[in-house]
Amino acid sequence: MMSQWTELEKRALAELENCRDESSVRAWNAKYLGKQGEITTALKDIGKLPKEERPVFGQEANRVKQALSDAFDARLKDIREKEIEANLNTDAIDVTLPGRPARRGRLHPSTQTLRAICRIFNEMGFQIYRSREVEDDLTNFELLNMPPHHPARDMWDTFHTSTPGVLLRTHTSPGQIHVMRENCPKPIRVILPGMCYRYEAITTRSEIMFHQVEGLCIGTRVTMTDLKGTIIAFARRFFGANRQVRIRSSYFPFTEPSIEVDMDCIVCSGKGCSLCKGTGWLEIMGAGMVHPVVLKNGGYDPDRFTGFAFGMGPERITMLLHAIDDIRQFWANDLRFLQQF
Ligand code: FA5
Repeated sequence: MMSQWTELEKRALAELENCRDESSVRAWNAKYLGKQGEITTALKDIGKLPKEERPVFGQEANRVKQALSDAFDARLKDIREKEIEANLNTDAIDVTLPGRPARRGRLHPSTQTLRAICRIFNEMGFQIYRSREVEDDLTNFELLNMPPHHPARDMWDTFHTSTPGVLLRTHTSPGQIHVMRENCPKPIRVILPGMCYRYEAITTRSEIMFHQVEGLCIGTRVTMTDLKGTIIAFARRFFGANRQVRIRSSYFPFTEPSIEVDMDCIVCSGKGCSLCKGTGWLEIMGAGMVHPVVLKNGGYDPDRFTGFAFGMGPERITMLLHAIDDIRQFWANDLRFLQQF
């Protein structure tokens, strides 16, 4: 009986030696050690043996079973290691290759400009106030001294919603009314950054959506000199210490007097170039002293309070700063453009 087991062991081990991959090793395992394998089958014969031979038969069967099982584990491990090694040799990884850099995002140029503007005005004591983009006709026009049919409304055509009188704001100025009504009769010093919408032809300088930053300062002794000083301080902080500022008279229904502010051209310093169209000056904002009607609509007594307001366009300012020649680039989502800032 010993020889039957020894013979089986020898045969099985020799066969295992010839198994070259995992699937043949597993087939071998099924053949010998599986439920219907040779060892299991041979063990069934134990009952046919004389009683005294059974223990030896059993012991020998277990020894061979264990030996084959150990050999199976060792062979499988060996084959797997060889496979890994072969893979490493054929699919070698070149650890000296440079890695793929993680692409870093960046802030949109308008966001960068908005943040820079906010920072400068914050340092001058202006708080930031956010006002709604969906407005009513009353606040966007009427309370700003533009009753229905006022000719100035023609400058600010907008998108109307299906609800009569509800529209997308054409400028950040309606925010003035909200701030005044919330704070009256306290003095005010705020800026209101945000998106505005206009129904107008898109050109290289005009978009149908664009940011504005409104400024509003109200107190009992606020004068035009304060407006001028604030604008000059801002222009020099934002564009450079030697900037010259020029003030022209203008017209807005909600300010009196109204002005427009130009800065000497950042490219030619006033000599005249293509950016400033030969004038030497670049327009940076509209401004003025808050109209008494607007003060009253905000709750302030125009006999006691005065104020100044201004409104600038960060996209146009960013265009000046980086000599960008087409405003449509801002919302075109072209990474080749955006990655330059
Ligand atoms: C106004 O909107 C006034 N509310 C500004 C103001 C506020 C005056 C407070 C007085 C007191 P205006 O329409 O000029 O004014 O627009 C102001 C700025 O918004 C412009 O100088 C420009 O920089 C920007 N802007 C206007 N229209 C567009 C447009 N279509 N695309 C991009 N920027 C624009």
